Amino acid sequence: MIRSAVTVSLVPEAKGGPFVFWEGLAHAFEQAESLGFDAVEIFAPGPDAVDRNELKSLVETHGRSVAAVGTGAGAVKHGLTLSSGDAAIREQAVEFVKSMIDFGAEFNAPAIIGSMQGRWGGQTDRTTAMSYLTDSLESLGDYAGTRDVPLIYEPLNRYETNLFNTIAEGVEVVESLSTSNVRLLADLFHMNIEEADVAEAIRVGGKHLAEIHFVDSNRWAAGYGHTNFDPIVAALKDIDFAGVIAVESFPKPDSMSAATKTIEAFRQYFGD
Ligand code: LER
Ligand code: MN
Repeated sequence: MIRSAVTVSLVPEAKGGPFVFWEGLAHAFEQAESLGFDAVEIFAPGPDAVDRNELKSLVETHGRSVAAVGTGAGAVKHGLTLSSGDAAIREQAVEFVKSMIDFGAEFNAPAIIGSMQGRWGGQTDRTTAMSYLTDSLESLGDYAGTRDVPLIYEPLNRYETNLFNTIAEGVEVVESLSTSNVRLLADLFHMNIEEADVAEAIRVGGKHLAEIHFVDSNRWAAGYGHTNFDPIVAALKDIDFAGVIAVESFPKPDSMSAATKTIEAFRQYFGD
C-alpha cells in the first residue's frame, strides 16, 4: 500500500527550504487530515524539539501516521555531517542521527539521511569521505534495525553533495553494505537534475526504494513545473512500489495550494 505524506518543517534556520507546512505540528496534522494525506513527514531541529506526548495525541486525534523524520537539521543547524574529515564531528553526527532514529522509531517512522551525508573536500579526499559515509550507513542501518525501523538514504543533486548523486549510485552503496536495513529515497527534484531518465532510474532503484519525494522539476508541487509524471508513475507501478510518497516542495505559491495540488495529483495517479 502506498502511503501519501506531507512535509512539515519545525526548523526556522531551514526557512526557504522545500517543506510544505511551517506552522507547527498541530497545524500540519490538521491539514493532513482535512486534505486526506495518510501521514506527516517531520523535519525537526532535533529529537528533543518535539513533545512526544503531543505528537502521540496528534497521531491519534487525526488518524495520521508519521511517515519519516528528516535528520538534515544536524547539518543545517549544528554543522554536523557523516563524511566530515573531523572525527569528532563525524561522531557527533552519528549520535545525532541515532537520537533521531530513536525518536522516529517511537512512531514506527524511519529517519532519512539526506543533507547529513555532507561532501568531500579540503583535507578529505573523495574516497575517504565516501568510506566515512558508507561506514556510518552500515552502523546506523544496524542501529535502526535494533529499533525495528529501516534507515533511509537519499542521494542528492550535485549542488548539495559531491558524494553520490544518482539512484544507481545509491543502489551500489546499499548493496555494498552487510546490513540489509538501509533503503533508498528517490527525490524527483534531485533526479530531474541528475538522471538521464527518471523513470528508468526508478526501475533501477526497484526493491530498494522505500520513499519518493514527489515534486515537480522546479521543486514546486506536482503540476506547477514541466515534469512528465506519466512514465514515472508507470515505473512506480512496474516495481510494485509500496512505500511512502511524500510531497517535499516549496510552499509555493503558498502551503495550502502546494498541498492541495499534490493531493489532486496523487488521486489522479494513484487513486484514493
Ligand atoms: C534536501 O535537498 C532534501 O531533498 C531533503 O529531503 C534531505 O534533507
Ligand atoms: Mn528530498
